[in-house]
Amino acid sequence: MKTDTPKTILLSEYTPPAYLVPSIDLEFRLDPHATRVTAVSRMERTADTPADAPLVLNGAGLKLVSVAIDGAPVGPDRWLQEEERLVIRKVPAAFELTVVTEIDPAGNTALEGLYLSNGIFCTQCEAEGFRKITYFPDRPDVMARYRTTIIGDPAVLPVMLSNGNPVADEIGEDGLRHITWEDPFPKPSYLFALVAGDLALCESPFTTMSGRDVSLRLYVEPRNADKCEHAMASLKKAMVWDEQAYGREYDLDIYMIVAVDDFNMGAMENKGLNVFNSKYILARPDTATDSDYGGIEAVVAHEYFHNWTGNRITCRDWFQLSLKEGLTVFREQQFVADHQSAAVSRIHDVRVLRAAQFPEDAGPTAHPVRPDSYIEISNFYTSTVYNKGAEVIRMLHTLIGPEAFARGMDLYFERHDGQAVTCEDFVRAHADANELDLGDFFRWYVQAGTPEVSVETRHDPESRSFELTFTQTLKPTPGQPVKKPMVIPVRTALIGADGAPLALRLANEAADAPEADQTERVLVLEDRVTRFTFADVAERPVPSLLRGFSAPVKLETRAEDADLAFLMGHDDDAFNRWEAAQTYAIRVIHRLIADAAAGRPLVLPADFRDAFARTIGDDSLDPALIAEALTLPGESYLAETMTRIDVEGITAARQFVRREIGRSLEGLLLEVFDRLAAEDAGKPYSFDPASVGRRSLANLCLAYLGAPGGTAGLERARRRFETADNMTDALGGLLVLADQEDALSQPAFDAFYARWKDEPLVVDKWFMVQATASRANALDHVLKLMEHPAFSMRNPNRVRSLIGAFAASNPRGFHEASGRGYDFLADQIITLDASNPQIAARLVGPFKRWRRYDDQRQALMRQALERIAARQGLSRDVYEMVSKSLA
Ligand code: 0A1
Ligand code: ZN
Repeated sequence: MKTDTPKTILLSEYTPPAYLVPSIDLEFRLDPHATRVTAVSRMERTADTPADAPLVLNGAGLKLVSVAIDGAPVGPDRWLQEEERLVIRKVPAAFELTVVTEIDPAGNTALEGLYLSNGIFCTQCEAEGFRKITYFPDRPDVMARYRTTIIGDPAVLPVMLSNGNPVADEIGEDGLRHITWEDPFPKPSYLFALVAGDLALCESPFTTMSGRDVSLRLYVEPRNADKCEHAMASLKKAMVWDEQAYGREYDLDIYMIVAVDDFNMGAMENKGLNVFNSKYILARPDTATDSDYGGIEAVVAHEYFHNWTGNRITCRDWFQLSLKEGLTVFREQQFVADHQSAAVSRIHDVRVLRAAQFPEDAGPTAHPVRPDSYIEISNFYTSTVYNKGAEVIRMLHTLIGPEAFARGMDLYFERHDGQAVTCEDFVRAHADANELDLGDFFRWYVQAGTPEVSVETRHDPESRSFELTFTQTLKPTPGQPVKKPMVIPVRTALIGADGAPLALRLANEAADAPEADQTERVLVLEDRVTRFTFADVAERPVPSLLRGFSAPVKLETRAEDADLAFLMGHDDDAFNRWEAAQTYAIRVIHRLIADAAAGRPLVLPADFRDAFARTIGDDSLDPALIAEALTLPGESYLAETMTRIDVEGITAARQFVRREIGRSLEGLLLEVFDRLAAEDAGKPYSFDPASVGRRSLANLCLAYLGAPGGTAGLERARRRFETADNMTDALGGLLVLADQEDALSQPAFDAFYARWKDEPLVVDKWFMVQATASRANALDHVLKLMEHPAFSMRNPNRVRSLIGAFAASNPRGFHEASGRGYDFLADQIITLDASNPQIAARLVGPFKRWRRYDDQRQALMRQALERIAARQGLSRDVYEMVSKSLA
C-alpha cells in the first residue's frame, strides 16, 4: 500500500541489469505464519557497471533477518532498507550474497508470492511476486539456475514440489523432510514455483518425438482425484501438437501441474511446475460444462506452449509482455482450431476480442500491444496484450504466409533460445528469415486503438471492372493524438450471383499470372486510402471482406440487408456467414432501439425472421455453426456499437428479438430441440465437436423458447434441468428458469445448491446464474447472496462469479437508474483493495466506459469513481485504474 502518488514506469527508461545472478540456492523452512527463506545467490557485476554501483534488490512486505556477503555478516551501516528495495553499498565485483527473510503465507490474502490455499502452500511470482519471498533483482532479464530445498513436516505436507527434478530427499535430524529440487534451465524469477501440501497424484507417461520419456503429473486435492482425466488428455494433445506444428519438444523429465482453488488468474506457466486455478483443471461430465471442458483444453495447452514461447525465450522487461502472451494465445488458438470446428473456434476468438478488447481500445485505459508506460504491471494482463497481441501475430502469418512464418519462428527459436528479448527481436527474426521489411507492420505494437475501415464499391458493366476503395482511420487514444496508417490484411472474395466465388484478377495483372485464378486474395491496405480494381467481372458481385476476421478492425459495410441475407446463405467462408448474420442482427437491433426511443411500436422484420428460420432449418449445416449464427450479439458488444450507450434500449430491443423469435418460430424451435434431445438421449457424455454442437444448438433453441415464457419451453427447460446427466444440459435448463418469476426460479436454485454445495466450482455457477439473471430487483438478490455462508471475499472465483458477473453482465441491475449498482461496486472495490488489490482493480472495469452513458448515469458513475479515488492508502493497482478512468 502506498500513500503518496505512485510512480510511472517508462519503457524509455529501461537500463540493463547492473548485476547478474548465474545461480541461486533457496531454502524454505515452511510454517504457515513464519516461513523462513534463505537465499544464497552468486552475484556478478556486468562489464558496463561502475565499480561503486550499489547492489539494488527488490523486496516487498519482507521481514529482513540477516544479510551476508561471502559468508560474512553485513550490518545495517552497509545497507538501506526502503519500502520496496534493499540497497547494499560497497559490494565486490563477484560474490555470494546470503539473504534471510521471514514471510507470512497464511496472512497473504493478495495471493502473490507464497500463500496458502486450503492448507496448500503455493506461489505466484509473475509478474513481481518473487520480491514478496526474498530480496532479489526481480526482473525478467536476470536469469538464474535455481536449486530449491523445502523443509516441512511430512505428515502435514506429504507433497513438496519445486521446478525441475528432485535431487535429494531425506528426513533431517529435526524430524522434518528436506527435499531439494534443481532446475537445469536458467530462468527469470517470475517462473519460480513452490508447492507443498496434502495432494493426490494423477500420473501418466509421455514419450516425446525424439523418444525421451516424460512423467506427466497432475496434483489435486484428494477429493478431486476423479476430475483429472480431461486435463491430462489435453496436456498430451498439446505436447503432440507442439511437436508437429512447431517442432518443439518438452525439455525436462517431469511436467507437473497443481490445481488450487484460490488463484488470481487462470493459470501460471512456471518452469516444469504449472500452478492452475482449479477451474481450468477439474472436470467431470456432471460438474463441468462444454465450455469448461473447452477452457481446460485451451488453458492447459496455453501454459504448455509457454515452455517455448515464454520460458525458453522470455521477455526482456514487462513492456514486452505480449512477446510471450500474444504469441502463446495465437498458438493456443491454432491448437484449438485444429481440434474443434475451426470456424467455431475463430468465432469465439472474435467474440472475445469484440466484447473485451474493442471497448478497452476505445476507453480511458487504451494502450498499445506493447505499452510504453505503466504504474502497476498487474494491470497490463489485458485483452489488448493477450487477444489483440494474438491478432497481430495472426496478421503477420496472413501477410507473409504459413511457410515464411514457419521460417521466421525457426529462426526466432534458434537465435534467441535462453534469452530475454523484445517484440522487435521477434519481428526481426521474421524479417531476416524472409528478407522482408516489416517496419511499418510494427506500428501494430506501438499504436493503440481499433482502426475503422470503410469500403466503397463500384461495378462498371462496360469495362467489366469492379473497384473496392478502402479508407482507414484511427482515432486518438490517451497520449497518442496523431496516428500513422496501419498495414491491414483484408482477406477477400467476390461472390457471384450463383453463390460461387469468382476468380480474382487485378486489373494490372496478366490473365495468365499465377495469382489470377485464385478465388480468395489478401488485399493489403498500407495507406489511408487504398483502391483495388478487378478485371473480368461481368455482373455486380457481393464482396466477402475481411474473411476469417483477417485484421482486428471495425469494418463499416454498406452492404444492403439483402446482400447480408445472401452472404448468410452462400458465403463459402464459414466465418463470414456468421459475420453476415451478426451484422444483420446488429442492424435490426439498432433500428428497434431507435423505434423504442421514439415511442414507436416494436416489430420484428419478417425478412430477418425468415433468414433466421432458414438457417435453423438447414440440415446441411453444422449444428454448432447454426448455434453461433443464431446467437444474438452480446450486450457489451452492442454497447460498443453505439456512440451513446442506451442501457434500457439495448436490453429492451435484444429481449424483444429473443421473445419474438421464440414466439413466432415456436414450432420450428420445438422440432429442432426435440430432435436433438432425442438423438442424445441415453448416450454417455462426450466432449467431441459434433456432440458439443448439438448440445449448444439444443440449449439455444431452449433459450429462445423460454424467452416468451410459454409452457412448451418452460416444461422442457424444467425437464432438462431435472434429468440431465451432464452440466451443459442442466445449466441450459437452469438458465431459462432463472429468468422466470421467483416461484419458478427459486425452487430450481434451491435444488441446485442442495445437490452441489460441496463442489466449489459448481457453487460458483450457482452464484453466477443468479447474479446475471434479468430480474426486476437483481441487486437485492445479489446483496442477499453476499450474506450467504458460501460467499467469500477471499476466493477470487467466488468474487468474480457474484460481484464481477453482476457488474459486467447484468446491465439491467448494475445500471439501475438510481445508481445503487454503482455504489455497490465502489463499496466492494474499496473493501477488496485492502485484501487483494489485483482482484479489486479488475472490478473497476465496468466503470471504465462511464463517459459513454447518459448524463445522469455519467454523473453517478463518476461520483462512485471519485469516492474510490479519495480513499487513503489505495493500492497502485486500483489507483491506476481509477485515476486513468477519471482523467
Ligand atoms: N502468465 C499467465 C498469466 C498470469 C499472470 C499473472 C498472474 O498473477 C498475477 C498469474 C497468471 C498466463 O498467461 O497464463
Ligand atoms: Zn500466457
